[in-house]
Amino acid sequence: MSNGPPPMPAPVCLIENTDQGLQTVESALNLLRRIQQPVVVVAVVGLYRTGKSYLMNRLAQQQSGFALGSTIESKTKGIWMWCVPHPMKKGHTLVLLDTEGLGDVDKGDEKNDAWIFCLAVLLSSTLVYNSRGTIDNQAIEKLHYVTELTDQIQVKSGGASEQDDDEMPEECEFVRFFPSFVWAVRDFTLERKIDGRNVSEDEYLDFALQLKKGLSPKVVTYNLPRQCIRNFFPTRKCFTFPFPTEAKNMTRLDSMAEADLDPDFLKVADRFCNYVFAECRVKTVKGGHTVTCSRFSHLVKIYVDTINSGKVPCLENAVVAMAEIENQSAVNEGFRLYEQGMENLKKNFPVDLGPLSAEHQRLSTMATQEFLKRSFKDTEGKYMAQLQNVVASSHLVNNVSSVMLS
Ligand SMILES: Nc1nc2c(ncn2[C@@H]2O[C@H](COP(=O)(O)OP(=O)(O)OP(=O)(O)O)[C@@H](O)[C@H]2O)c(=O)[nH]1
Ligand SMILES: [Mg+2]
Repeated sequence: MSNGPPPMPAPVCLIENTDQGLQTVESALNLLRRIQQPVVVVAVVGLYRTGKSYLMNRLAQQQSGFALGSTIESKTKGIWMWCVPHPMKKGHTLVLLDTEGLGDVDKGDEKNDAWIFCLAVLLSSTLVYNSRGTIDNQAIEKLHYVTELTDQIQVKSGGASEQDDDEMPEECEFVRFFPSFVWAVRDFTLERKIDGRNVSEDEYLDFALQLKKGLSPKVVTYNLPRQCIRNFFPTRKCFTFPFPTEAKNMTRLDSMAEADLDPDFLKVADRFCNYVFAECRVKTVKGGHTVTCSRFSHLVKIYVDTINSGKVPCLENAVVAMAEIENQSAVNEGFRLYEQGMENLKKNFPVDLGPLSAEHQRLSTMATQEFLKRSFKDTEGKYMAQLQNVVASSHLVNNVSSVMLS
């Protein structure tokens, strides 16, 4: 089994948005199941037609890949995925998730939009929110999906109501498993000045997220999305991109040479990519477990199936379910190695019990090592015991058949 990512020349659809709701795409999950590398998952979300897919292609360091739309109609549907070797972290896979644009009035499905946003939060280790123009009140209001996250995601299987008093409030718990947040402001043409002073992109974002004093309904409404962004995403970063090129060239961006793009745009785009490559963390889940491509495939399926069944995705349950699937695969993989080794020995049957026993020892150690590489959260040793049992039964059968043949 190859541990490196298979060549993935183009993005694939990971989650389809169908009339029956969101559906995982089995062939895309199969691609992931084969890879055991840890993943850094970057998802982009934002209003439709704002250059999200183009930005993701830049992260893939490819001129084209995720399809861009050159008309006013929204282009990307559902969630698309592109796995590329991580450009800076050796042995890691960079998983890029491009999502369907939010807020398309023709589509008119707010509920679906909210789930797409929620899945991007649940699946990514870095969430890029993409918008055009400035970070004004309107831009922040369009990010109202953050205010719904507490209803859409549960941290513990018992839910908030069953929480002990001395435990952390649900909101603080959320934060520990949420992605870091990057706001990409596109077509930004203003000077970044506050009270006459030049400010950095991050200061600009912080300024836009400042809360107003007071408790009037107007102030509360103003503060709510800001409060949610600040609480859920304590690690925040902002990049303000100028126009990439002249308006007349905008629809053929993906075929333009780098040299023909605005150098100021390229500078920001490079800074953005370098930040993502150097700073964005490996995806982990509750309990601090690292997510590999294969574990990620389980997460995708668990979350989408939960949403389809009308339930609220729960971080804790997802980790338990993910561990069960992954541990079963670890048992199968360990046993497969054992059996493979034994098949070679069986070619020489009958053999003496001494060499048979020695080979059994060697192969079962190898099977255990393989199991341990992949398994996690097998606290009661249930899956380890399962592996030992299947190996022991196989050994017994081999003993008997060797004796009978002799
Ligand atoms: N003005 C402007 N246009 C851009 C920028 N980046 C890409 N575009 C162009 O905008 C159009 C839409 O780009 P996409 O990357 O497909 O936008 P999207 O947000 O993925 O669109 P949906 O998938 O429909 O939500 C294409 O014609 C791009 O060439 C940008 O920074 N500024
Ligand atoms: Mg798109």
